[in-house]
Amino acid sequence: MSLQNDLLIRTARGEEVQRPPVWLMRQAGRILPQYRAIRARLSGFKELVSTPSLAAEVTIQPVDELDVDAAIIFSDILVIPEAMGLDYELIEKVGPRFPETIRSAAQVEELIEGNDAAERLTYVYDAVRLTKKELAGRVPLIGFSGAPWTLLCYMVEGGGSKTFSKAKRFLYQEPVLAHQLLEKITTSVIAYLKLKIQAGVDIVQIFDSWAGVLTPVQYQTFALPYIRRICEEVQSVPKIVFAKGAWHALEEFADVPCDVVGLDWTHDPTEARERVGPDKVLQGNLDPCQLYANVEDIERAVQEMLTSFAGRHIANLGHGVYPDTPLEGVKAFVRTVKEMELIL
Ligand code: 1CP
Repeated sequence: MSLQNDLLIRTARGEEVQRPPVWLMRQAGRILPQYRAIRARLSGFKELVSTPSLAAEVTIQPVDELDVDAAIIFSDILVIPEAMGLDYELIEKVGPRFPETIRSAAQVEELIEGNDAAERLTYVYDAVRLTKKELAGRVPLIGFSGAPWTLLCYMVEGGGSKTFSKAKRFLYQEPVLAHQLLEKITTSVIAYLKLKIQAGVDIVQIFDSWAGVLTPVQYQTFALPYIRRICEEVQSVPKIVFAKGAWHALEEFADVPCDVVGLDWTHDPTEARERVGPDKVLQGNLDPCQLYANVEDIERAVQEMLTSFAGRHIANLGHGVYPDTPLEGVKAFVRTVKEMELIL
């Protein structure tokens, strides 16, 4: 089915458009009362993720409520470690926890990988197909995956962390094993994204949420080569790479075969454009905390951001929207972008 609003896709492909498309990382979720209502009557987050009709419903909620230019399939990056054989649980108010973490070569050896892992995630592809049907071409559907390094973080650390020092220790103490693990994650991510595309997603984003804990050299060694492989092998839809905190790698991203480079809020748009060069579209990068400000200040900040990017830009935040963000602030963000006719 053809898209009625294909602004995101045309922008990602580098076409000239009247205004930047707008969506928010983590737009489906706790900022919406409709989401909290559904979540409250379920046993937990995993029930929501693994029930296609519910996942489709919460995926479409922000399109109805916020009028964004794209939907992002409701799921989590942690479904890949799970499909590889590491179960996780989501503890209320704490976050994800993996009862078993990767410590040894024998454990890495045992992990399921590639198609064998990806094929276990039928509920994701069912959710994608159902969402596409229910969206009926209103806006594009974004598919996503964690980047190999970020997924390794959870598989070794066992949960969230400020420093990911256990995951980093693994790189320093077991570099060969780390590469073996990254290799297996990479083949799984490639197979997974291909199956999501087959099921109907129009564009994909790779989240390297914990890029920023690595040194520049470690990022070149343990993260970038795997992202490059994914981008080389996943074809047919545009690709967005968002590596939070990898400010040092902007020049390298210019050379990765992706269409869009996501920026966190610490980047100056003009400087980022100079460093990435003219070929990539940029996405971002309003500080998520800006949405706590009053509406007039939000409008001004969004206008300034759009002016500094000056086209070839997808409007978004510099990271996921925080759960306690006032809905009014989120709506002011979206509205201001949509009111801006870009002067090219
Ligand atoms: O309902 C709940 O209370 C569970 C909270 C929650 C939600 C709403 C989790 C657990 N995951 C999600 C959905 C989710 N996760 C989406 C779809 C919603 C949307 O974006 O519209 C997406 C894209 C993700 C991706 C994700 N999960 C990332 C990458 C994006 C980022 O923010 O950097 C990461 C790092 C995760 C791990 C994860 N899953 C859940 C939590 C609370 C976390 C973070 C854990 C930590 O602090 O390390």
